[in-house]
Amino acid sequence: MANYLVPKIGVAALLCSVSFINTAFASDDLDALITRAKSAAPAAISDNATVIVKGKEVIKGNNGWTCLPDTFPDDGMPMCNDAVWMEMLDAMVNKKDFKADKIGISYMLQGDLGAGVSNSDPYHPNPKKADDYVETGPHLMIIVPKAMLEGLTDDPSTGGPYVMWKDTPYVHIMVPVADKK
Ligand SMILES: [Cu+2]
Repeated sequence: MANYLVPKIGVAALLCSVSFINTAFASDDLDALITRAKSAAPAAISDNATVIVKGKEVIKGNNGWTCLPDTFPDDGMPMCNDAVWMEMLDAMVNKKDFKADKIGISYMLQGDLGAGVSNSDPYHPNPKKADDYVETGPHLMIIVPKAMLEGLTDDPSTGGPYVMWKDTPYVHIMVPVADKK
């Protein structure tokens, strides 16, 4: 998944619609960040997605998906999220409760690019030192109501789908879709 250790800015900030381009970006940088954000999902999704870069909505989409160049500031891990995922991230960053009453899907087709997480603790201060540190290549992330997680392993080493952050409100299923690059 992503490097959640220091959630410096809330995804709440990411969620609010600010429909202008931040002039702090050189346009080349912004183009690169938009390209990176969109690389998280197939074009059929990312072509019409909203893109948020550093808290600013730089492209207003129309298909309900939101792509970000970084899962958290400057971690370089792009993702494209549906509305349920955006809501969950907002809860996670702000340490609020979250309860899924429907499915949520996030695409991370670039994988976590070597910036993994603790598989149990989204707030681990030093994930690379965690006993359950995990890196994942290209994957989908799926939120489901908790009862539906029953029977799924939380062991990433099986190579198949596994449960991340099991004992937190931010639990989700990681679904590897390609080998790690
Ligand atoms: Cu992920």
